[in-house]
Amino acid sequence: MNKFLIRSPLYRCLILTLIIAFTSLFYTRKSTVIYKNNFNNLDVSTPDSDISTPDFNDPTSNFLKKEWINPAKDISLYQKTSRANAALVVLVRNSELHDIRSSMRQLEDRWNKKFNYPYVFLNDKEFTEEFKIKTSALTKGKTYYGLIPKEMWSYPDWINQTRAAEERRKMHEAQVIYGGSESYRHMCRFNSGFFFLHPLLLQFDYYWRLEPQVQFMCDIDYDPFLFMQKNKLIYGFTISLYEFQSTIPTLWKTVKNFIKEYPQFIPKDNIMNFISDDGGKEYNLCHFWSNFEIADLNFWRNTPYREFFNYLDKSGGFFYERWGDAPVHSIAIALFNQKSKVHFFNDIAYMHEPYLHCPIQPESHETGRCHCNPNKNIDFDFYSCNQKWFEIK
Ligand SMILES: Nc1nc2c(ncn2[C@@H]2O[C@H](COP(=O)(O)OP(=O)(O)O)[C@@H](O)[C@H]2O)c(=O)[nH]1
Ligand SMILES: [Mg+2]
Repeated sequence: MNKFLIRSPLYRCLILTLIIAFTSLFYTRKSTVIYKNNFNNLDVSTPDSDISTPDFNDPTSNFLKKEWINPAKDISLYQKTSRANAALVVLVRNSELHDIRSSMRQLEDRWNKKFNYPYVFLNDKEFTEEFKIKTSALTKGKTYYGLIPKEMWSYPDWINQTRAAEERRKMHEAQVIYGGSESYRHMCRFNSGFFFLHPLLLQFDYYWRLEPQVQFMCDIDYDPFLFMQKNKLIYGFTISLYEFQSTIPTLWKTVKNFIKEYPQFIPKDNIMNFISDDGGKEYNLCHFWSNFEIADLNFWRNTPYREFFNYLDKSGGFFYERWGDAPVHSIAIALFNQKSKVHFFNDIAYMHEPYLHCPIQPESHETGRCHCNPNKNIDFDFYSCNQKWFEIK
């Protein structure tokens, strides 16, 4: 082929089209296989009618058919006369006004306009009038705006701030995600140890954590808070995945020391096998993605978790490393609870970039209840820990 032809726009266009066609064919086939396999194996939405033949060797099918409670099937959760003592909790900056409005709008449209639960907005700076006006305008629920007390968002006296700054510099250089950020560390520590003690939250028993720029892609017609309360659940999640080891080099060592010192807090039938593949020697990095949480505030306020947080905090890892609230919450949930206390909200489609949980059951899509793409559901990807969740006993 002569040089002129290779350089011609027509030739380049042809090559590009071929590459795109080949790639999308490969990608579509791969995801369709996963999608179809799971469709064939799962029939959680209509377990009574038994349309498909479930494969009971498949752990996912077993999990959703046998172990999983489907809240949408409980008609008592649809009534709006009694509500749980609960709120949406939003830690956010003034600069994120439009992104949080987007999250709120979707959550209102998909769910809260039917229930009108209140919102508690928290910030380390005073909220602006504009922020208050433009967020409260989106909901009929009550809105509270709180400043975070200094002691919940600053260095404890045992932290050597020169060392903390040096560790940040090193982590930034090593390109650890948010490794150079001081405010991110305060945020993670606040979400780990303090949000549930904020004066505005003390009046509530359950919360749903909401972040800017997230998406909700299915209608939720029942009350998830009442569901948690009725079933005495502690924690609800949609997405789980693997943590970056470089953010938590000494976290597991510290957790193991805590377990040795406080064996009375650790029940034998806990969920250790979700967070460790060798009975607790090593952390397998699995964690619930805590930007979405529907949970019991009193779990965090009770002694075992308070002792746990204080123990971690004393070791300095929130500042000398970059411990996230997601692994900290998840490890505590797994150490102190049985699996039956934790709920996977399969029916809530949730997107926080770059990951999506989208229910794969045909019912969710055929009824028009959801608009997410089930082929993009993270649950069955290799970086999701949900498969592990479905398999463990
Ligand atoms: N008020 C306040 N909120 C923050 C700050 N840093 C993060 N947040 C909030 O904490 C949550 C997590 O932060 P985000 O930037 O989304 O982190 P990511 O989800 O881990 O990428 C979001 O709700 C943010 O709005 C901060 O310095 N001040
Ligand atoms: Mg976020």
